[in-house]
Amino acid sequence: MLKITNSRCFSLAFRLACRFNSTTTSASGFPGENSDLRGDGAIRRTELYGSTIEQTYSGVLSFLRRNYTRNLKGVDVAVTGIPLDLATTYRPGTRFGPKGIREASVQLAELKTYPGGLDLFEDLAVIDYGDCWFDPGQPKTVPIAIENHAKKIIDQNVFLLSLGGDHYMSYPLLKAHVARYGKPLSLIQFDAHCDTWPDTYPDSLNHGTMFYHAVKEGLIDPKTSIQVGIRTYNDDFMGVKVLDADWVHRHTTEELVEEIRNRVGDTRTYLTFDIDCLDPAFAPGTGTPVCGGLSTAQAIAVIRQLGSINYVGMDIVEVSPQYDHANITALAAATLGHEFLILLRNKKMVDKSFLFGNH
Ligand SMILES: [Mn+2]
Repeated sequence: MLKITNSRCFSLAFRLACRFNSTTTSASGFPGENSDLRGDGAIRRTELYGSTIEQTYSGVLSFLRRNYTRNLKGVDVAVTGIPLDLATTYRPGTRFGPKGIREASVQLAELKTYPGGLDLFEDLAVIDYGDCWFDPGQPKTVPIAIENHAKKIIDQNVFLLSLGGDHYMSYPLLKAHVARYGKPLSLIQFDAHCDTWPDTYPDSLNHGTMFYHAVKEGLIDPKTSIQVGIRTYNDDFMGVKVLDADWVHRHTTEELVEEIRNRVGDTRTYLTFDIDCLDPAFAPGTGTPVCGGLSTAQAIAVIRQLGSINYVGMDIVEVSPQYDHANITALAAATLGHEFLILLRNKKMVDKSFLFGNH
């Protein structure tokens, strides 16, 4: 591992140099030329920790170039895709979300974290577990397929970060987390939509009603849950605290962070980030965009200050790459996922409050 680390540091200096001197980009100038650890680290790396020299524009994709594996031994965090768009009410396409986020994520794996300068993957064992398999032709089988997929990971005491996929997926994911951590959980939801609209049918595949069912079934406690960025109407938010987009725009990041912290306290919390919380200017690649939302910079600033929350799971949903421009929505989602991982790394290495990992 030491050898990889050294060569990677050298490689970074080399790549930075290349940006200013194109004559040094020949293969003969590349450090570790005879190593078989250059490229496709997602499927070739044998260590859980550390990184591999990659061409950022090429190779096997995995989230942040982490090992693409279903082996959970020694793993802190598993990232999985839920390629679902059966529950969308407007434009479909989120089945391509996990693939789009993976593709956008790889450039974030190239450098140390900003602004902290951390070597994230020297400290946190993250894998890409691949996607949840289900048969889209048999919609009734999909929720239990997602729930069981998540349980396989969570039951090994591995933290799960799920990439969507339409927002309905949070419902079976909440069920899986409740099965392990007990109910109710608190919910921090970044979204343009509350998704607590009333629904007569408990089995509906609907990405606008799953938190109605989650509250009704006691999966989440509305008294310790909060929604941020909402800008669509509902007669009844079911007791969940709502800080709408207008509130966010009129207050500081620090005030928003304080409201969220006060609401959830130290309760076990599931964080769900619907990318349509961002304004369509920053996240056009989504199925049901609503004007007037947060900027990517606002969202990053908030997430960075939410490290003290007692997280049990997270998801990032509703990325629909075919409506995207220049991958900006997928890059926003990948960046938020990366920021979440930095929070978890700090919990493990600094706060010593990361209780996951089957070491
Ligand atoms: Mn939404």
